[in-house]
Amino acid sequence: MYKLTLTYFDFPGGRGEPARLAMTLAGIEFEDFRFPFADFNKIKEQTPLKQVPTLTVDGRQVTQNNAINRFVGKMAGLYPENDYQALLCDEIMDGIEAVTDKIVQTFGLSAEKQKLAREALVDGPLTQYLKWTQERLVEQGGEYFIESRMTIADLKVFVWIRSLNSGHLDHVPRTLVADIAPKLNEHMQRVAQTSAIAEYYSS
Ligand SMILES: N[C@@H](CCC(=O)N[C@@H](CS)C(=O)NCC(=O)O)C(=O)O
Repeated sequence: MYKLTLTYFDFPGGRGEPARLAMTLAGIEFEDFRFPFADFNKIKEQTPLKQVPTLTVDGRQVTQNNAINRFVGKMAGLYPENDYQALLCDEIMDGIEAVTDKIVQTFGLSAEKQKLAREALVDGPLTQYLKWTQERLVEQGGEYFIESRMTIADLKVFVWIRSLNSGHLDHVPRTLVADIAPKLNEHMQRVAQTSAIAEYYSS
């Protein structure tokens, strides 16, 4: 077994959370190294690309959250063995990464520019990606994204939808998911009610 350390912010979301959830669900032993936002400048200096999350595997610090998700997903039995199903799993995870990048580009803008950029995101890419993600779910039967079972793609979507619903992004209405892609809220509830996940968030 590998010696694993996941380094990420101390909050229940973002790019590091799906890997934490996958390892927790599967009972994989890892060091969950969480740090406060105030320490980010110091921590990122100790990473290869000045970014988090990173997964340190037997002493080697690895970057890129979807690569990490695939790796832990395979160990956790949460990544498809079939190549085509794996492609569909990757498509969902990379789609969410693409729209996350667009949201991140609006951080640090002046108040007025941020309002305009976020409104454009809501009308454009966020609506487009939410609809697309919901279509993918529906075409797979509506419960899970791949193989009618929980995979790392479900965990990535779960974290994204929880984040959009939290209202933490100014000018992105909390009701956006409910208005545009309500089946993704049903999916989010389904994942949240999985006993290991419910237990993880209650502890
Ligand atoms: N392509 C990277 C992106 C990682 C990334 O940008 N992470 C953010 C935090 S969620 C970060 O560390 N940003 C650097 C900064 O804000 O200085 C990945 O897939 O992990």
